[in-house]
Amino acid sequence: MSLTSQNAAQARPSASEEVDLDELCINTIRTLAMDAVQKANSGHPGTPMALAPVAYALWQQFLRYDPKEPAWPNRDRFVLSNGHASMLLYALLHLAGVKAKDGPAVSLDDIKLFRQLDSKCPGHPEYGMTVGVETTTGPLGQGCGNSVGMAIASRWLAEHFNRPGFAIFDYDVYTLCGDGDMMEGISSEAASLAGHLRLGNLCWIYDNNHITIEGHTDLAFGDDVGARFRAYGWHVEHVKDANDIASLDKAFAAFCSRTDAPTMIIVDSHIGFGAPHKQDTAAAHGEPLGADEIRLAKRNYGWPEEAQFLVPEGVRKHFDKGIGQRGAKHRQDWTKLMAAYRVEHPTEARQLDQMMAGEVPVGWDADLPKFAADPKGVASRDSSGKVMNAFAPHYPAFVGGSADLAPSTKTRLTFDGAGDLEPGTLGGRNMHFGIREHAMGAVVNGMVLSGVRASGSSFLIFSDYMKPTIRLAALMDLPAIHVFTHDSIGLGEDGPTHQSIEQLCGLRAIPRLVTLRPGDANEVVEAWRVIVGLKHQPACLVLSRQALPTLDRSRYAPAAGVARGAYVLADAKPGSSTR
Ligand SMILES: Cc1ncc(C[n+]2csc(CCOP(=O)(O)OP(=O)(O)O)c2C)c(N)n1
Ligand SMILES: [Mg+2]
Repeated sequence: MSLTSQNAAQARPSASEEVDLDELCINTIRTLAMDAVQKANSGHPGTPMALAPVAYALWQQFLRYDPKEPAWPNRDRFVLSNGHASMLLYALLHLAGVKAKDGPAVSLDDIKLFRQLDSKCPGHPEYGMTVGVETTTGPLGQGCGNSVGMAIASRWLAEHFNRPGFAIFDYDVYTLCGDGDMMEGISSEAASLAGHLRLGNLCWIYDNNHITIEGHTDLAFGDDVGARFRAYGWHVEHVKDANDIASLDKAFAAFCSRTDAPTMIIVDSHIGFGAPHKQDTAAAHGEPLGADEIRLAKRNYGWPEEAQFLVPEGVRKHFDKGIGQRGAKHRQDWTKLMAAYRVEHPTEARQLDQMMAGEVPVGWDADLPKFAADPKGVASRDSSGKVMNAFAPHYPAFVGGSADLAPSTKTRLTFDGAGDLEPGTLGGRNMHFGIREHAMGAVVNGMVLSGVRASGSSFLIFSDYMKPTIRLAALMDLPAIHVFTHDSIGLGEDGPTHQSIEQLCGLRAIPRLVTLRPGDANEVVEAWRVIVGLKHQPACLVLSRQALPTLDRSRYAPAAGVARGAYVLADAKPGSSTR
């Protein structure tokens, strides 16, 4: 389909027209994406081309983000759930001048190395690889789930650290997502939870372009997304043209004015906007446009047709005048506020520093139990519950949680003041994920990305529902925690549907994931000691429903051997070999 005449008119500035800096910036994003995909000879040009004005309006006018301090704790978060549109994010990071320790987060040379081995611009955004990437995205729906965790964390941190006159935490979370994200079940689970928790600090922007890889969405998707989200308790805005900056501004302003519900902004867009033969087609989704089509698209934008990786004079400066200066002011005001907070609330400030550094308070393990030898013993889920309730009071950043199975997984924190994380009391220490395991994994990841040491729990068999989120935690080096109980035939009479067989092997096969299955109550203590101490790895603690004998440690090796992964409990007597 060719460019509509109306769009074409918008895209071509007349000679007499004053240079429109907004449009120049937007077209710079578009052309960088087109050129990078073409040079790499693979990638996804169409969505960055379509969403450039949306991302530009958000970053330039609304996002409270200081490119010079991209890790500032109260920054608004921007999540690209449709991670295939990664060039959109890399172009923004470059043009906004986001800084890493040793130079720009993304230089023009980095963009030229898009999709190459060890590039700062990998095919899909990778947390830890590129400064400014808030979470790893690519498996569709995950970013949506993470963003709910980030928004919960914003409210949780506010409840714990804000004091009268000190709004230390009030950040918002923006997520760009597409048809794929809307079709994946995880985003429905996450949206339902966000609506229930009335997360007024969460905004999803849905790229309603009617195109996925196989063609028009009519092939497989007929949802009324707006109606769906209204039913989840969200506020819904509709922008009918992705190029209409004024309408986008209005929609973002409507989000900013609401505190009682998350906002979904549906944006109608044209994938491959401006490419005469590829706009509105699946061909614009995931392959280079080709040199001829790029030339024609550039012509439509009023762009020098032969120029590549062009950042025209004034573009970086314009970003600096917008997000740069606005973001710096927000961050400087916050830094001043934080300095006064340190004087008025030194204990809380110290605790906050510790949390943000991912450190565990000294003395967290002061009350860990010791279990006496007992042939009858105790189920490891029960000893684990005791251990959690022994350390959690000394570890304020730790949040327990379950997908509606806390009475079975024994993960409920019962000490005074632990409280529930519920609508209206988002600072509670017991998170109720509901029966939404997939979202639970993604929400835990989002919370951990925000400094909260969140954990989830379910039966081991249902770890299958969460596998993508666990492996993403491992890819991101996140110390997320999951407690999985009912690990064996001792689970009872539920039958084969609840019987885990290959789940343990599956978890153990995930690189960097720590999977511990303690054999008695004192090993449970030691397993928790290992897990709490992890800073860059996720962990699964696998536990029994049935009692396990508590071993006599005066006869056997100390349970502290768990920290080595395996240890000799008791050596065979010399000469006792059966061989
Ligand atoms: C869980 C998952 N399944 C499949 C894919 C492969 N995939 C990548 S993009 C895409 C189509 C996405 O369509 P849409 O979200 O509408 O993106 P658009 O083409 O509009 O940018 C698919 C199926 C994936 N990345 N993640
Ligand atoms: Mg689409």
